[in-house]
Amino acid sequence: MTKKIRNIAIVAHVDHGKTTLVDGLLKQSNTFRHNQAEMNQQLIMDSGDQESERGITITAKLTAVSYKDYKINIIDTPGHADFSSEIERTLNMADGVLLVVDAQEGAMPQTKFVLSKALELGLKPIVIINKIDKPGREIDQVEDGLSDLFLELATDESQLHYPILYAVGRDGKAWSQVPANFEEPADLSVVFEAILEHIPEPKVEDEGGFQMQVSALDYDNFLGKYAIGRINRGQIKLNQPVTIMGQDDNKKAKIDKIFQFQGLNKVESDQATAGNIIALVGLGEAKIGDTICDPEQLEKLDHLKIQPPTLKVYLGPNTSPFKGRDSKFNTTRQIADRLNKELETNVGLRVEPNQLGFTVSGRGELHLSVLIEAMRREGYEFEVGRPEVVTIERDGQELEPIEELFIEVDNQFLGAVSQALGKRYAQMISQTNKDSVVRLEYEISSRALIGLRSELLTLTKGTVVMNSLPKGYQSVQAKLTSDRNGVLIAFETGTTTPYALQTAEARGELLVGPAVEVYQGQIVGIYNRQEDLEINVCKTKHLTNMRSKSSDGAVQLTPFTEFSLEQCLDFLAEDELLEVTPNNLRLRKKYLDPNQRKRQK
Ligand SMILES: Nc1nc2c(ncn2[C@@H]2O[C@H](COP(=O)(O)OP(=O)(O)OP(=O)(O)O)[C@@H](O)[C@H]2O)c(=O)[nH]1
Ligand SMILES: [Mg+2]
Repeated sequence: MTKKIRNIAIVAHVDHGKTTLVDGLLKQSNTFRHNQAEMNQQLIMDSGDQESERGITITAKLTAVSYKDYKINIIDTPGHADFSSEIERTLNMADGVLLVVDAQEGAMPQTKFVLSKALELGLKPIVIINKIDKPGREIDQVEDGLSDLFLELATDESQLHYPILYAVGRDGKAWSQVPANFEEPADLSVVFEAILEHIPEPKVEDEGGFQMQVSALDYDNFLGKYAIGRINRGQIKLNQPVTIMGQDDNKKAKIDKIFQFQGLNKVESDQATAGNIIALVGLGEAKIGDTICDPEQLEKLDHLKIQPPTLKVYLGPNTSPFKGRDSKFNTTRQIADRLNKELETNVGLRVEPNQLGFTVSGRGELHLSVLIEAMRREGYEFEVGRPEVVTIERDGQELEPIEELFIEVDNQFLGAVSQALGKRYAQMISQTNKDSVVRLEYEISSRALIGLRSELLTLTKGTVVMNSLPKGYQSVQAKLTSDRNGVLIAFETGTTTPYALQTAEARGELLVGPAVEVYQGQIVGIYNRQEDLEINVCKTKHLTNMRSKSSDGAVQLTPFTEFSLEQCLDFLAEDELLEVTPNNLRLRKKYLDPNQRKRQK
């Protein structure tokens, strides 16, 4: 039986245009009515609020389009290395990948990572050289680079023959040859045609007991949990009994509803056959990676291979005196439930309870800060500590993760950037110059990467492009010397006054403004010197009988510095915490009482 189904994943380095291309495929496949709102919308698939705000894809998402009489299931994946586990969990639904490569940047670190994953699974690639409208495009060079990469990564000869298309994804145009003029009219037909021609139909078994690996979970208030995957063998019908084969045990269940994908929606159906990507309701116990089987033919599929986390933070119930002021959820129990829920779908994350709260580990700063931000927006309140690397033990030796680091920066900032990396003991691997842009490649410990992004962004006035990729482990290296200044610490609980802040300002950089409530032990500024300083920021001016005219006028304060969540995390020292609430981020000393702080030293 031939199948008019194609299952593809769109993979690429961050920002190379995956989601934009999926938009185009959705719009040009008559999935939406012409007057439908989505027709005018951009990055339709980046539906999460942090996704649209940050302009990046965070979770992999599934959509399906019809082309001719084929159904094409499309998985849009994130390009950022912190979210790589999204690729590891979803690629097994696909039979091929569209590898999107920026016509100027060419193959980048994450291009290599995603291509290696795809080729390992034996998926058929179609290369799309995208953004060929960019004035800095280097199509020939990019093709050469890709061919080297395929030679390095291919697991068999056939993988070296791949079709190449050229696109301006943003305009919904693609060609099979480099067009003389990319302004000429075109559409994405060549992409659809290449998918039908080069991506094989799903390699599945029609006969035999039902078998499907769960690659994704979805939830809604009406039906609860949906277990999503590609049927690997057999068929499924409503009410059919199945067995959920988990990592440790098996559980019995019954299928209550079956859905297929159409555009951005799920459409109910009463049965489905091998090769289709479906969502099943009735499997409340199913987890990602589990195999759903016909109880008569129990055969478990290999569990997903997920790379271990590299970065961890302490996350626990808020212990500040302002606890409970603006949150809905703040107990250890509520935080535990939320983290457990996260673990169901965020497969690259680990959570371990400890004495005070939890150790949460992930793939990088962004992976963790996206979770922290999401919880805060949902009304949670908690505190977090300084991010630290996850070390492992091998042959009795403690090893720490290292990463490949790629930096692109304008020549004028080269000195500053090199110096910052030198301080962090990064080893330079290569440096190439093109016009005024320098591309640098380093090897650096993950530990030394913490806070680097913020630092380089400041040093380069926000222009640096920086990517990193886990490379392995090395024995733990010398401690980095911190060159962070000391902090200004609130001396008492109260409301800040312009008068007191004016005095504080002379000592350093303020992190709070006037008329805000602060507590004793809260960090209110960055001191000009290396040690910490307690300071009164709530003091009001003594009223005297003799009012002097000049000192009565409004105090002129320099605008205070407001740290983003990521900047706060980068800033934290070992003996400090960040209090996170829906409306506030407050840096503080772990020990709020100065006497206790002294005793800890
Ligand atoms: N010049 C040009 N820009 C494009 C083209 N396609 C997409 N872009 C832009 O590239 C940026 C990134 O596009 P996305 O589609 O979000 O990239 P992505 O690969 O999905 O990014 P992540 O999911 O975060 O990895 C956006 O600003 C797009 O407008 C194109 O063909 N030409
Ligand atoms: Mg995207």
